[in-house]
Amino acid sequence: TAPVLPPCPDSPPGLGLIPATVLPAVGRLLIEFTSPMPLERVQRENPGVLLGGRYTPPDCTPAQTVAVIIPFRHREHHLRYWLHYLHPILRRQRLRYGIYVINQHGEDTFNRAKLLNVGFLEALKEDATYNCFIFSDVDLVPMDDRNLYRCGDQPRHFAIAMDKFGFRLPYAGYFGGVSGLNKSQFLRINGFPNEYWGWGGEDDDIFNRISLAGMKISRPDIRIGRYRMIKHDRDKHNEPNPQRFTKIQNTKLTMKRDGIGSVRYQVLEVSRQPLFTNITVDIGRPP
Ligand code: UD2
Ligand code: MN
Repeated sequence: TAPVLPPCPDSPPGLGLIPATVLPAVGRLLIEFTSPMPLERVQRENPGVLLGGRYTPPDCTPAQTVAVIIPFRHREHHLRYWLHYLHPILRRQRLRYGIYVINQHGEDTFNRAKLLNVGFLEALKEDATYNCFIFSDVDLVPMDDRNLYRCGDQPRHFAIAMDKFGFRLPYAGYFGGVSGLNKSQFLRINGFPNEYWGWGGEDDDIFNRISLAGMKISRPDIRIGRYRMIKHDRDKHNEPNPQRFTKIQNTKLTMKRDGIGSVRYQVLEVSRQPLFTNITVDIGRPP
C-alpha cells in the first residue's frame, strides 16, 4: 500500500525566492520570449510531468485537482513558451494538475468561451476528480510564482496586472486573460456563453454572470498578479465581434439558456502529448 502523504502546504515553500533567472525584485521571474523553445527541451526540464501534461506532487496530497484549460488555434509558438514557463511554476506550487489545449478545428470564426466550456466537460470526462478549473490564454505568463493557480470560495481573477495594460487593471469589471472557478461556481453561472463569435465581450459576459449569481471576484495583490503577454497581432478569423456591446447588456436574459447546459460540439481527436492533452473540436460556426 502507498504511504499516506501529508496535505500540501497552503503556502508552498520556495516561492518568491531567487533562482538564477530572476530579476533583482524578489519573487519576480524573468520572462522573455526571444530564444527559441523546442518542446524537447521543455520535456527534458520537466521529467515529473506525465503523459497528457498531468502532474501530482510526490511529497504531499493536494486539496484540489486543477484542470488548466487553454483556448487554442494556430499558436504553437506561444504554447511552447507557455509550457516552458508554467510547468515549473505549477510544480513549485505543489498542485495536482492537468493541461488541456482545446483546439478549434477549421477556419471559421474563433469562439474562446465556447472552447472553454468544451474544456470543462472534456477534462471532467477524463478525470471526474477535477474540482478547480483555470482558464488561461495561451500567451499569458505570470511573472510571480506566488500567484497560486488554485480555486477559492469565490471565482478568482489571476491576470490583473498585465504589461500591455501598464500593469494595472484596465477597468473594475475586467475578467479576461486568466481566471479560475471551482466546479460548483462554474455550474452556478451555467458555465460560459457559447454565442460570442470573434474577439471580445465574452469575458465581460462571464463577469456579469458571476455578479448576477451573487458572487464576488477575488484577486491577488496587484504586485503579485503581474503578467507578460507574448506580443501578437490579431489572428485571422477572430475579428472584433460587433455584437459584443449589445450582448453584454443582456446577460441576465441569455445566461439561463446559453451556457454549459446547452453547448453542442463534436470532439474530433484527443491526443495525449508529453506536456499537454490536445483536444481538437468542431464547435460549428456563427449563425
Ligand atoms: C483579450 C483577453 C482574452 C479575451 C480576448 C477577447 C487579455 C490579456 N486577454 O485577449 O482573455 O477576453 O481579449 O476575446 O486581455 N486564440 C488562439 N487562436 C486564435 C485566436 C485566439 O489560440 O486564432 C486564443 C489564445 O489562447 C489567445 C486567446 O484566444 O491568447 C485570446 O485571443 P487574443 O490573444 O488574440 O486576444 P487578446 O490578447 O486581445
Ligand atoms: Mn493575447
